[in-house]
Amino acid sequence: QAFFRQIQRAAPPSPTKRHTKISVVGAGNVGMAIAQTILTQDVADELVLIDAKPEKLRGEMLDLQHAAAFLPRTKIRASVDYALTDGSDLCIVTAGARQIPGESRLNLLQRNVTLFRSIIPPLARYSPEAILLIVSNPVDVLTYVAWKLSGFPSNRVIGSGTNLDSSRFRFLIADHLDVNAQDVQAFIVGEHGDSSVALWSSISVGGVPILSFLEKQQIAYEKKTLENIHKEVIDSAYEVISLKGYTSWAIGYSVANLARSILRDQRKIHPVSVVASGFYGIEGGDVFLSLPAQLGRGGVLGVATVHLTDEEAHQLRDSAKTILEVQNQLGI
Ligand code: 6V0
Repeated sequence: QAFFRQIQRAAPPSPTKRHTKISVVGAGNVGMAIAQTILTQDVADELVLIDAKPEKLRGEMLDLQHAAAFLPRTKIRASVDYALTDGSDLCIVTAGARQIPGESRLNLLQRNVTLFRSIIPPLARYSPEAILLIVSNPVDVLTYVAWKLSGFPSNRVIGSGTNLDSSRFRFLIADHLDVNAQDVQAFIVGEHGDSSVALWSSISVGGVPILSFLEKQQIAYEKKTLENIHKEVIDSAYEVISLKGYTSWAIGYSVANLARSILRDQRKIHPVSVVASGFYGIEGGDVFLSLPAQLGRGGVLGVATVHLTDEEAHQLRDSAKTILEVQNQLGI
């Protein structure tokens, strides 16, 4: 006898009810931090983990499943077979060779392009309507590689980009001013990592533009302090990697936050890697760089046209040029 019995005159479940499915490829430190944060956010009905190592994968799956009593209900499955990702709404790719201490993100590229050739085509085949969210480094170039290998329209291929750099920036500004980081509006755009660009004019705290505030207070050398904060942002990934071997918690929260904006159609603005060609004089080919983009159920809904100083626009074009030179050597 069944544990539950149908009540009288009940109708079958509506076939139009949306079932939200997220697949995470790469069950390493970053993939698992993303997976566990997504579970706490209640954004998915089903979470699929894919990795090349079956034992580790099964261990991670069981460990997460055992937390079911404390979490919103999400079906968690795992496999080395991409067939399990069938019909995903969002595919998050974190698989990759790990950045070793001191290694530049660009050095990782060639190793990861080879991996992507075995990851992106099956993802695209099993989930032709999905949004691809790329996290593996170097994220801007690999987002371009994923776009090319998937054949998806550009609004459905997004790199996590400088979303993480911007949250580090907001934390450091908040720490410096002793305020809540959620009250700090600040964007880092451009390349994720070494050549990122801080948008000084956009920084505000509780709606108060910070540079003009500091000028009025005649705090002359604060601009220098802010520049040091940006330098600290750039160094921070290297510092965490040299201390604990990898980064995980902040990227986990950052990507889960993007997943929520996309799947819950939040239409929030995030600095993420999108096709930047045509913006701020960027030309010469297709290139992905982070710009403040509005995200929703359709992926990238638009890019906010923020004011950049000549120097900032110049820095962006320089990053685009460097990335294009690298991309041209990939033969994709
Ligand atoms: P990790 O812990 O080594 O995990 C990588 C995982 O990928 C491992 O579990 C591997 O088994 C798996 N893997 C390797 N090849 C395949 C394959 N062909 N198919 C499926 N799975 C595979 O690395 P970690 O999780 O620390 O980092 C993953 C990636 O994220 C790296 O490229 C990092 O550089 C990148 N990060 C990107 C960040 C960003 O802001 N964009 C931030 C942090 C890390």
